[in-house]
Amino acid sequence: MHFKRKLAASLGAGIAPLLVLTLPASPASAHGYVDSPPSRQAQCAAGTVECGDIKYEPQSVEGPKGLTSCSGGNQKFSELDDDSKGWTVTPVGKSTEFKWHLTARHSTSTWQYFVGGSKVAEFDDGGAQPGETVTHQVDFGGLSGKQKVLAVWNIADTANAFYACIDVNIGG
Ligand SMILES: [Cu+2]
Repeated sequence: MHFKRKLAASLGAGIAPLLVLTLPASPASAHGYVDSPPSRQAQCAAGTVECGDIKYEPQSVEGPKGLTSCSGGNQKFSELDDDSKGWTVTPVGKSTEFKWHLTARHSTSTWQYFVGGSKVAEFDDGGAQPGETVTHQVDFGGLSGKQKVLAVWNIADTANAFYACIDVNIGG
C-alpha cells in the first residue's frame, strides 16, 4: 500500500519517463548465435526443427568458458546436444563463412571453431567490441563430409562464452 502511494506520487512528479527508459536494459535476452550457416538454435528459432524454449531465445546459449557441448551446459537447452534430432545439414565448401548475429555486443576475447574436439580456427579480438554481425572465414583444411562444428564466442569481461553447433557437409 505504502509503496503504491509512493509510486503514484513519483509518477505524478514526472519520474515515469525515466523508469520507462531504463527498464528495457535487461541483459537476459541479449547475446548472440550463429545464423549462417543455420546453427541448431537458429533452426529452432526458424521452425525448421521443432524445439522447446530455445526457439524463443536462440541467442541465450551461454555457459562457462571451455565447454564442448552444443547446449553450453544448459539443461533447458539439452535438445541442442541431440545429434539425432533431424537437424538440417548445410553443404559448405572447404573454406566457409560463418556469420554471428549479436543481440548484445559484448567485448570479445576470442571466437573459436571446433570439429570433433579439435580447434580448426580462432580469431582474437583482443577485448574489442564487435558489430551486430560478425563474420569469419573458416578453412576446414583436410576435413570433409558430414561434420558438427562447435562455434564459441568467448566474452572478454566475464567468465562466460556463447555456444552454437552447426551441422555441415564439407564439399557436399
Ligand atoms: Cu549478453
